[in-house]
Amino acid sequence: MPTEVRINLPTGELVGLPVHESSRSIGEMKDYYWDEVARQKLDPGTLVYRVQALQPVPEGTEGGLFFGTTFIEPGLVGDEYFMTKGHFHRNRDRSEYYITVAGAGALILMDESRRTSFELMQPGSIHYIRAHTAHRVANTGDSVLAFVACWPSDSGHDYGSIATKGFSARLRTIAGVPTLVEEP
Ligand code: PAN
Ligand code: ZN
Repeated sequence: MPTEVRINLPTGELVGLPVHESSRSIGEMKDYYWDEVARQKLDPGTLVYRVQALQPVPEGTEGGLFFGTTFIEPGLVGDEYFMTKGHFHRNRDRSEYYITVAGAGALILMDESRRTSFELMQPGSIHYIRAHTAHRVANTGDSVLAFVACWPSDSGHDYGSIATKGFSARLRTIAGVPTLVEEP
């Protein structure tokens, strides 16, 4: 049961059982970065991020909560930071909290009219992700970015609309500064 799971606060690592684990490699992120040629030059097995999640009730349960930690490796595809795929919640009216544990990054938010903004993430920063808002995190630092999240067990994940249309802007390093660049 989740009560047997502990969090290592300095790192965000969840220790104990049962913890659901998943990961994404560069090879699993075809067409997510603007520079697809640069992505193909990287080793497809390169880890981009992994997620540990506590799911004490079945996915889809109304009224429950999930909790998890995401660890994003430092790195670039061309001039675009390593990042999560990003998603809307399938139930669009579900919101979420992110709290940064370690590292430096940015939370990229896009509303349903495709207006995009970002919030800087640093240890201790609390981010409320409003309903109807797509969310993605980029690691802008040179160490692992870890953040914890809490979301409703019936929010679901809609990756399809991001996979096909993407976000309207991307976080790229320009002269060493994380800069939100609108898509052409
Ligand atoms: C997070 C994300 C996690 C990985 O737990 O699922 O950071 O990002 P992607 O799901 O976009 O690959 C969350 O937002 N849950 O709802
Ligand atoms: Zn989410």
